[in-house]
Amino acid sequence: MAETIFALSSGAVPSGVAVIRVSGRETKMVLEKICGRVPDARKASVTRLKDPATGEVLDEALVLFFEGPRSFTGEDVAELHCHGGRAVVGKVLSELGKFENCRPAEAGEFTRRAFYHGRMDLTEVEGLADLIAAETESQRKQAVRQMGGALGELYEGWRSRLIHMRAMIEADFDFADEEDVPGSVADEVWSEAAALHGEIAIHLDKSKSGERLRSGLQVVLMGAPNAGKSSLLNAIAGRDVAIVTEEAGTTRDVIEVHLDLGGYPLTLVDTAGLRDAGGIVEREGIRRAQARGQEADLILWAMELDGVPYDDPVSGLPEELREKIPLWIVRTKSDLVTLPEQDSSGTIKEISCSDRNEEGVKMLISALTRFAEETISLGEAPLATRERHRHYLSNCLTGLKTAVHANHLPTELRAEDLRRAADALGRITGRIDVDDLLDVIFRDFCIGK
Ligand SMILES: Nc1nc2c(ncn2[C@@H]2O[C@H](COP(=O)(O)OP(=O)(O)O)[C@@H](O)[C@H]2O)c(=O)[nH]1
Ligand SMILES: [Mg+2]
Repeated sequence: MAETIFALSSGAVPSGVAVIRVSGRETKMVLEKICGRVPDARKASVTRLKDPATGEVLDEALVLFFEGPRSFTGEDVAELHCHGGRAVVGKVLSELGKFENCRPAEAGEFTRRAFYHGRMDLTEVEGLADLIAAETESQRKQAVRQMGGALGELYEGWRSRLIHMRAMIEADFDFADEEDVPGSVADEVWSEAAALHGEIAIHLDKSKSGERLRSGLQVVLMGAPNAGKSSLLNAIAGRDVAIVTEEAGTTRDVIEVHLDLGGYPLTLVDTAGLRDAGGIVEREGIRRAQARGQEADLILWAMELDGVPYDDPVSGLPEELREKIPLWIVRTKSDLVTLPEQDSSGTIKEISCSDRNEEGVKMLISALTRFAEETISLGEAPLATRERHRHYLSNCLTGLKTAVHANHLPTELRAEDLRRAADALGRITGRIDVDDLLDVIFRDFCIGK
């Protein structure tokens, strides 16, 4: 980290204001040269930025200086709030690049330095990335909570309990021969370990919900050709996204719309109608439809109200999707017939609607909103939000379980399993050798962050 880095940290120019961030050892020198002085730390000052070689004024800017380690990265940091013109920003960046040991930052490099200097743990880093990517209220709430350290604290709390348990076991082991040590503490430790196993298992159980909230629920429209799927997608999205014609087999590609339903993110996916016939392109469309169905959190099975016989309403739905994925039957084209409402067949929810009838579409939207609320609502406790978290949580559980159940094994081996369990948690927060993980985590970041 010998080099000082700089980048435009605010959005695309032109904009009213553009924030250029500088971090590293040369920050003070850069400020002296370009602003004439180092402003008081943490105080905003309006300053003329000048070309150090010619004295030419580049811009009038609001400058902030944060002395390390009390800064975002933990190093000396400056923020130059310039006018957001393309030429202004281009000129200031090119002047910064002329200083020795200064270079443009790579994507995520400021945050990476913050992590290296212990300003953030890895879950906080991920929370920050999620916050920047958040599109809906519930995603924002979850990200803010994680960025604030709630998830990291939970894991570090569990980890220190494990470390403590191991210390107790080892002390017990070391002094086993000495007479003045009271009876074995081991039994107590193992029952504590079993209790912790239960807590972590419950947390892991809920982790799917955190991940779905982060990435959005996947709801896939499926059904026979011409059932009215694309019309329904358009009606729900409120715009013409998919082509609608009376020709069977119009939709071949998978078409997605991202919806914000009462603050919950939901991706609605339109697919090719399922049938045996069709040319190469349509068959590929059908293959993709089925693949998306496999990953769905909910399938909306579209069928004409007046259509298919009722004994098997979802005839055409591949066997492997039945019962595995929650499914609602959406009876379409309700404007064409007025059949009495059919009884819903118990577990399957049934909704009638038509793209020509606002009421039906509204009903479907509110049912989807409730579904989203129930599936991914934020509780009090922080949730795991990534596959990475789930992976190490289950490693941790394996270690704990082995330790608790292996009462036929020597204590040293059981203590070793406790260590493995603690290390797995340490890898989530980044306390334990994570060099191999960093590239993956920081890959999602943009430049200037
Ligand atoms: N009357 C009526 N026609 C509809 C309705 N929904 C779709 N259609 C018609 O049914 C045909 C097929 O619709 P489309 O949305 O392309 O079906 P998809 O193949 O399932 O995507 C088109 O001619 C639409 O105009 C509806 O609610 N009422
Ligand atoms: Mg279609």
